[in-house]
Amino acid sequence: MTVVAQGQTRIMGILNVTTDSFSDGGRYLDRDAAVAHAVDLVERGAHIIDVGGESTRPGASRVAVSEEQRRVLPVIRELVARDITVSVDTMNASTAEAAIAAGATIVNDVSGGLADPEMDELVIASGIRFVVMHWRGASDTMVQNAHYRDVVGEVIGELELRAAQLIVKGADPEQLILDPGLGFAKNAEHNWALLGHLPRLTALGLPVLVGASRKRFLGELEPGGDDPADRDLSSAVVAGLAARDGVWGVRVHDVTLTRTALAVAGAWQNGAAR
Ligand code: PMM
Repeated sequence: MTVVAQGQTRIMGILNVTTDSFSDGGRYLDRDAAVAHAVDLVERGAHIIDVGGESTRPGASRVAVSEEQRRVLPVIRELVARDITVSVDTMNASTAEAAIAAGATIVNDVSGGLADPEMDELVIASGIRFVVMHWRGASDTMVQNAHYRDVVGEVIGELELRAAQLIVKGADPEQLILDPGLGFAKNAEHNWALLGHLPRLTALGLPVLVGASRKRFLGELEPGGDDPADRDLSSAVVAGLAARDGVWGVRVHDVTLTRTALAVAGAWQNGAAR
């Protein structure tokens, strides 16, 4: 179990056990390759490994729940046996439940509990930490849902409503982590507006997770940014800036660069406090 200092931004390393994730699909389908990659991410400084078996990129089709579980559960068991903190990236309550039984301690649901009517109850009954991401429909429809009059106000309002619904149903606020859902029914302009106004989201008083890593809107900043792996530097800069805004965690592919970016942000913060 990785110990995280009070106020330190956590690094959530991404492990996609999928065929079709946009930047690493197909690379970690083999269990040993997946576990080796996760161990490497932890050695580089990841505090949490986020294990997902279903790609959520725009246009992706859904994976059968049985296949999702076949992909993620053996990997989760292996990581937990190595004392690694695991979150499970799933929209399915049955996968979340099986992952919790296997030792996962965070459920990361890109639908924030909206895709599966059983999810809220499972999360509340288990008392597990729950990442509530902003979501406006499944991957095959999300592009047409990217319409906002005031993206920052609407995303924060919708996240606040989802958190309130969970709390009314019995969730402990301490369980909840909010995520603006960059790239999910959002274009580049929407993503930058949300990042530029992160303090409005952290001001709600709940922990915030940001997942910008390798996303297309970063590639638009630089010529030749078409290859997702070429977006690691911009991803790390975003992580450092988000850390300065006090986020709880960043979900990333390149842990080494992110760690440096967070160290710079921390040193900067310390300098300001002197
Ligand atoms: N993005 C992806 C998948 N899961 N979970 C959270 N909480 N936040 C995100 O922004 C997020 C996520 C898509 O990216 P990937 O294909 O690189 O995993």
